[in-house]
Amino acid sequence: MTHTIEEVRALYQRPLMDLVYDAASVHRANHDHYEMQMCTLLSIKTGGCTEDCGYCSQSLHNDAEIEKEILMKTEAVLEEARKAKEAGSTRFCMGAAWPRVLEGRAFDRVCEMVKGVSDMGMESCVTLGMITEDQAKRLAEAGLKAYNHNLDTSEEFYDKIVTTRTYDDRLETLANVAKAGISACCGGILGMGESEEDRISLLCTLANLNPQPESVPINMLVPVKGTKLENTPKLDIFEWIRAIAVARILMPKSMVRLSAGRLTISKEAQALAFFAGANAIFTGEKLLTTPNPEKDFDHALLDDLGMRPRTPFKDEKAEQEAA
Ligand code: SAM
Ligand code: DTB
Ligand code: SF4
Repeated sequence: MTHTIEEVRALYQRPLMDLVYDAASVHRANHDHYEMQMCTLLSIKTGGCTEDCGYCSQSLHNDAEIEKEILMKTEAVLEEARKAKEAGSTRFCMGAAWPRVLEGRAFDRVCEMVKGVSDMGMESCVTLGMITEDQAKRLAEAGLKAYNHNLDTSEEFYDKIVTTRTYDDRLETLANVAKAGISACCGGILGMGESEEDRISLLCTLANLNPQPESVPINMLVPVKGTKLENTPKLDIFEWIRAIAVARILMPKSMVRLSAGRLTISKEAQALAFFAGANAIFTGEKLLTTPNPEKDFDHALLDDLGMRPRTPFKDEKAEQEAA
């Protein structure tokens, strides 16, 4: 089903309480609303990236103070994955500050990491920049569950934020990932100074991807000092709730993932986001280069709300049992 921009705009602009109520109903019809998928993120190669993404601490075009790191050793990554599993995470996402994947020893090592994480019984996810179909197939053979590649914002606003690659480049990588049979984790960032219409346009493009992304990360901008967006005014939190609710209604089967920005969002607003259909979070004190709520905060919040962490590969297991 193709969604039109008019339809998405009408949905986005509904009275907030009606929008959230309907999103919660769609959520309950398609998911176990007591469950939250807990994911851990690890930066396996940090900083020194040649792309010019205005928001990113790792871009050479920005002046953020971060500790650069060359590609980690496989064993060190697997040790972190083990710790994440013990702490209750069921999905492990590895991020590299690469503009694109290049063939060679570094990529071989990432394939090894993916295999190791998958063999541990965790869902593996990587985000490595642009990728070809052949490279995506190699990751699929290593057991990769999902590839994260965000559209970030609307096509119209994109070149105000990123100057070194195009919207079409992003869409091409998503097509390569789909051809390799890997699930896409694809979303965007809110609060970069975009208009309401840009948020609507982003949601419309995401919902019209074929297939729809298995997971939709909703990042709230973390305004990192030294980046071009460091002084961007904060987005009203109800706009964030609206975007989550619209994502849930338009992509009923997807995991809607609260990604960057949770540290500065109140637990009450996070609870409303869960009610509106968000069902995955990143846990652990660090995202890639910026801080995140500690795991104790997240577990206490789930407890208070009567929710619980989701088991790994739940959909695949259910399909096997039904067969
Ligand atoms: N280099 C790869 C790429 O750009 O595809 C992968 C890593 S990149 C850091 C992953 C995503 O994190 C970006 O697409 C962006 O959506 C999000 N992100 C990065 N910095 C952020 C920030 N300061 N605030 C919110 N989201 C951010
Ligand atoms: C996504 O959409 N958000 C995560 C994950 N995919 C890789 C990354 C958030 C990064 C936030 C900024 C940082 O920590 O550097
Ligand atoms: Fe590089 Fe990814 Fe950061 Fe862009 S978002 S500068 S591609 S690490």
